[in-house]
Amino acid sequence: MIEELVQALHFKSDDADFLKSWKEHVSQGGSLSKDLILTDQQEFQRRLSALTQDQKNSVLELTNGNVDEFSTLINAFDTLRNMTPMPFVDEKLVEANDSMQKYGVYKYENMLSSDQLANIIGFVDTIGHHLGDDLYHSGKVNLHVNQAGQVVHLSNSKTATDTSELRLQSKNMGFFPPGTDDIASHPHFLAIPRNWYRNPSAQLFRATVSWLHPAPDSHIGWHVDSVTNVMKAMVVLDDITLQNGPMYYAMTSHACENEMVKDFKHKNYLWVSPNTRVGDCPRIPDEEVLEGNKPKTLSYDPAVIKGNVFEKSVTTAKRGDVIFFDTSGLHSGNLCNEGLRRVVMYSFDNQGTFLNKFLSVHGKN
Ligand SMILES: O=C(O)CCC(=O)C(=O)O
Ligand SMILES: [Fe+2]
Repeated sequence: MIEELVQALHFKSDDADFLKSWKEHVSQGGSLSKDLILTDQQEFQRRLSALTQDQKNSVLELTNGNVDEFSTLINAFDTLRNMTPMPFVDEKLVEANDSMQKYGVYKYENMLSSDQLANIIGFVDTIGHHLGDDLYHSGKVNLHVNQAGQVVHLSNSKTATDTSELRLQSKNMGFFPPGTDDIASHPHFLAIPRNWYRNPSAQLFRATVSWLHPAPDSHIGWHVDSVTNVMKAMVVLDDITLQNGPMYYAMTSHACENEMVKDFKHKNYLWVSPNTRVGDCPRIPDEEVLEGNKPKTLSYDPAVIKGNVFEKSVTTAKRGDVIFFDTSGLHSGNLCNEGLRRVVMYSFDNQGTFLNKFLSVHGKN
């Protein structure tokens, strides 16, 4: 039922009754080739609004109740998305997309020039300068700017215990950090997520400036952000070594293939809607990772998570590198043992793909 519905939703046809036209197509021996896949985002949204409450309930019943039905849903969307032609193509973009599809992560070396980073680094330097010692305590930066662009308030909210990360979020500021336009003007910066989403108009969603400093605890262990396709780009402002808290990404864990990954994502999926939520958002428990969630010594060795071995992508990088990743894959924030790690984490459209739109209508995104 799920696969049929997902395919019908994707079948390009002029008939308003997409289910009927898909059934006709199948009864004539037809399948979905790449030139028959719908790419019109608005038409997809229209089809979603045509779904009946019964259809929506039965999807939820199946996918909430059973990890295999849940994976079928995710995989049906992923397969068709990957089959859809990319909107923007050149050699680098194909390389990026191949890596995303295979591993869930792409490290784009030397992406941004000093010129393209000058404004954002100026901004981040200025905040750091004004915060002084308060830069070295975790919390949220409160920044209020008046109409004339003058700073009227700047402080660190400071969390009770120091968990190493200070964040400045666009969702709190109400604007993206200055210098974002320079970054987004790189011809590949938006093209990579737009290709990954197969949506030429997907937008920047949020930005978080993140300062990581040495502290006894790290801000986050192994987790997924979402079961939908939300891409993030980590823009590296200072070189990242094994000493100042590189992120780990468990390569291939974005795909809903491995049984442990399926199960973990299903738990997250259940957690998303209030009526199936149990406890806190599921995280990989410390004792289920070979090195623990917060290893003191960092390495490039594979990660062993719940007995499953994953090659890691480690975000050791140079200023100007950008690491693109699908946040439905397992990744972890690590201890910063010395120095400071400054990055800007951009996230892209959480309604950007057909899967995300579909789950949104079902109260799951
Ligand atoms: O800061 C890090 O290294 C991890 C960040 C992370 O988990 C995220 O942005 O989703
Ligand atoms: Fe994350």
